[in-house]
This record gives sequence, C-alpha cells and structure tokens, in this order.
Amino acid sequence: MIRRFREHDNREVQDLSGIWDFAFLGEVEYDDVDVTGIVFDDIAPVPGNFDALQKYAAKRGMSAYRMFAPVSDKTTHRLILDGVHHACRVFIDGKAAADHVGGFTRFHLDFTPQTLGEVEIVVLVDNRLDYERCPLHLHYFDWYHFGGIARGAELHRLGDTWIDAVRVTTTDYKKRALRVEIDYAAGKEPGKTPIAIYCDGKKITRRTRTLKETSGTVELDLELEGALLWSPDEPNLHELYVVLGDDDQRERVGIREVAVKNQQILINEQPVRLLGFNRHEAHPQFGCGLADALLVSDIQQLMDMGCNFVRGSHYPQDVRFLDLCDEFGICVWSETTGWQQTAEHLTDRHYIDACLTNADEMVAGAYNRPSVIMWGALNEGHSHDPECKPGYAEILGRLRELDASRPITYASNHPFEDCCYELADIISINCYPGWYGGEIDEIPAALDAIAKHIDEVGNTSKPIIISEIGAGAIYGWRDWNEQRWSEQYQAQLLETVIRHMFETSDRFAGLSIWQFGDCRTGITKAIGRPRHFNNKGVVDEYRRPKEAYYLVKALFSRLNQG
Ligand code: ADA
Repeated sequence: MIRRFREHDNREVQDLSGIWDFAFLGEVEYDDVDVTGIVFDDIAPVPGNFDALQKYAAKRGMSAYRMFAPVSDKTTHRLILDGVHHACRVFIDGKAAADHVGGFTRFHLDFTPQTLGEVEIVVLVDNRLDYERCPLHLHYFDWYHFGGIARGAELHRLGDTWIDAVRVTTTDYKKRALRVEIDYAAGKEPGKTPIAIYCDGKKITRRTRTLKETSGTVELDLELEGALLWSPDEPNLHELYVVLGDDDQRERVGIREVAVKNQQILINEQPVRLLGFNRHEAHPQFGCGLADALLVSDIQQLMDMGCNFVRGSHYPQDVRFLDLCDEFGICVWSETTGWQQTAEHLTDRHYIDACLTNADEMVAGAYNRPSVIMWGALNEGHSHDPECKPGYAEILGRLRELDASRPITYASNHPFEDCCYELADIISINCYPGWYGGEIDEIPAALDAIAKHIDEVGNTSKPIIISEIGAGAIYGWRDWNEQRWSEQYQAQLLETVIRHMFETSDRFAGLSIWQFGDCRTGITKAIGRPRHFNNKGVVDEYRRPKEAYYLVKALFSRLNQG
C-alpha cells in the first residue's frame, strides 16, 4: 500500500498489491482444505472483493488467494494484511500460520522462511455471514458485506531487532510537546541500541539505550519548537522519523489536543462545529476495496461541500482515506464494526471478545491520525436495554483504556430511553424525523425534544451530535409531487435539518448526514431499499451529485464563513 508518506527507508518492504491467483472453494471449512492441492483456476485483485466481480456476485463461501514473494534470507519476516473479509486462515509455504476474524482492520503474522528464493502465501478467505465464525459481520446489517482481501498486503523483512509500533501523543499543544512510544521486539536480547528521532528531516534526539528484553516500549518526550498545529482549518502535519537499531518507521503527525467542554468539541481549545456525512466504503464495482481514485474523488467532493467531518460508518476506515482526512482537515469519528446489536450479542463473551479485538486493531491502526478526533462503537445497539449496559461499558471502556487522548461516543437511536449516556463524552443521536415517520415541518420540534431530554437526564455539559439524519432519493428522480424518494424531498429535508440545527438552535455541536453516497445493502433490507441499495446518499453510488449535494454545499459553505 503506498501511503502519502514513506513509512520506511531502511526496512525492506514488498507491496503485494496486484492480481493474485484465486479459487472459489464454496461450502468447505478451513480444515477441509488441502492447501497444497488447491487448483487456482482464476484470478482476483488485491486489494479487492472477489464478490464485487460479476462472476462471483452474491456468492458466499470459502475462497483461496495465492501469491509468491521473494525472500533472500531466513531472518524474521512479517506478512501484513490490512483488511480481510470476513474471516481467514493464512498459510506460509503450506503451513497454517494465523487465523483472523473481522474485516476492516490490519493484522500481521511473523515467520522465518524455511527455504530461500520465494515464499508461497495462501490465504483462505471466508465471506460467509456466520455468527460463530465471525460475529462482526452479520446478514441483517444495512450494508453489503463484500468478501476478500479488501485492503493492502505487504511483506516486511524485520531483521534482528524491529519496531512493532510507534505511538505519538500530543501532551501539550501549546509547547508543541509530544510523547513518542516505540514498541520494539527482537529475536534475541538487543543490548546497546541506537535510537534517534528526526522531525521533517531535522535531528531531534539521538541516544543509545541498553535494551535487555526481547520486547518492550521505549518512551521519549519531545518538544518540537516552532512546529505548526493541526486543526481542520489549518491541517499542518509533520513527519517524525524514528530509528531503532537497524529498523525505522516514519509517521506523519498532527500536533493537536481534542477536548469536550460546555457542550462544545474543542481542538486546541477552540470550539469546532462538525459538519459532514456518514461514509460507507463502497462502490458497485470495487466493493469495499476502494481504488485510490475513489478516495481522491470522495475527499474532493466532501471538501467541495464544505465538510470538516466524516463518521466512518460503521467500521474502522481505510488508513489511506484517513491520510487524506489528515491532509485536508476532515475530522473523523472512527468506530468499531457493528450494527444494532442486541442483548443477545452484548451478553455473549464470543461477541464481546470479537469487539474488543476489533477495538484494539482499530486504535492501533489509526492512533497517529490527527484527523481521528473521537472513537465510537456499537452503532444503534440496544443502549436502552439495561442488560446491554455492561457490554457497552466494557467496549467503550476498552477504547478509553487504549487512548485517553480522544473523547468516546456511540450512536443511539433510542434518545428517550437510552440508559448508557454516562458512558459517553459526546452524546450522539441517530434519528429520521420526516423520513421514517412524520413530515419535514415536524423536524425542528423533534430535534429540540431530543436535545431537551438529553439535558433533562443530566448531560447538560456534553456536546450533542446528530450522527444520522436524512432521506432517500433516487438519482435523477425529480418528481413534481416532491415527495419521498424524490431529489427535491431529500434536499428540502436536509435544508430544514441544517438550518434548524445551526441557524436556530445552539445546542448541537455537529451533524453527520446519513449519508454521503448510495451503497448496496444487505439481503434482509431489500424491502424498503429500491434497487437493493440504501439511497440516502447526496451522491449516488457512482458519486453523481443529487440536488441535495448542492443544497448542502450552499448551507455548509455559508456556515463556514461564519
Ligand atoms: C440507521 C443505521 C444506518 C442506516 C440508516 C438507514 O441509522 O445506523 O446504518 O441503516 O439507519 O438508512 O435507515
């Protein structure tokens, strides 16, 4: 995967993107497959979704991907996969090396090649929607679960001592102070190890540490005098280059502090009004494995509409998109994978554990992205059911434990019965007045009633985000009745929402419209979803703007001018 900055100068990295050997194996389990006997009779793109191809459209079952990569020595190597949907088992030279559950997050496995020349990588990928196999992707969700190796694949040569992760935290934005944590590992006790950190090419510190353990964390506190701050309006970034022994890691960071206070979301102590959309990673031909061209197109349209906010609905976003949000000043709500969880899920250890792993991997993948200003989980779960509260507390608690520097939230669609509000720093509500019920002229009263209740139950200091609200519109359908499904109705509804929230009321800190672009939905949602798509985008699935696109652009742009 090629990012907007070069992550390594010294470490040997092979990008395994391309066209892999492929075979669809159907209704088998991992243990039924003799990986040495698979007949790879087809091809599939990586990154990509095999079931976004007409040949495998709507097919669910086991599939196999294969790639060969050169290896020149028997030192530790690391295979990194950025998102495999939805469960997989990885084989190195015919031997099972790792299993993983859940798409949308990076995982890796380490190995030492047994023979020189090349290594055979086979990934069995199961895209079936099965709670036992993978409880994070279930058939009733309102988006289509594409399968395959949907994001990048890389092979890293690690050597003797290597960097596992670098975490950069702003500790005092006024002093440009950062904490840099370097997780390292080694095949044997590293001993005296040179460590250096550069910022934008300038040496900041260089020292030698005696590392006695074969793994650990080196912590360094820096002050980058004269460094520029990151904010949505001025998204300044700096490249931190970390060297530990022979290994290295470059990170592009933004110095900023996020806080919530007096009903506001603050970045560097300045209130920020969040204006934007919920965005699925989806395209009819690319599934959720989006080409770079689509990422560029999406960020350009979001900027064109005057957005400074995206809610990554409803799963951890591709880090290539987060790189663009960093660069263009788009704040991101990053959330774990899930949709309308019930007590059945939230009292089941199997489900909770899958969510905790998803949270760990989400935070690990996006911790250094300044655009990510809040963590979320459990979209529209039953947060009104006391039986679910312990599960909410455990999962939201994990996010807080992983990262104390960002506020925590979840999207509730039970505003008047919710019993988990005290677990969140930001109160976020999904509601559809004027679409699933009522008419457009009832929207202001509906929103005010929600805000009033939230304050009445003790959240008067917390910011409120309307994290979903919107209407469906069929692209090109302009109806003189101007009723539901017409482009005019969608535009009128969104105009009423935006004007009330930001011209009349002063209680709302942000809005993420549902949704940026139309996307294919799941099989249980077919009724009520014309074309089997969720049509609430202001652009259609090919990013063609509807009337609402221009309405939102006019209103957001005027709000941004103050
Ligand atoms: C819910 C859900 C979204 C989508 C939306 C809709 O709010 O969180 O994923 O399903 O409803 O389109 O109805």
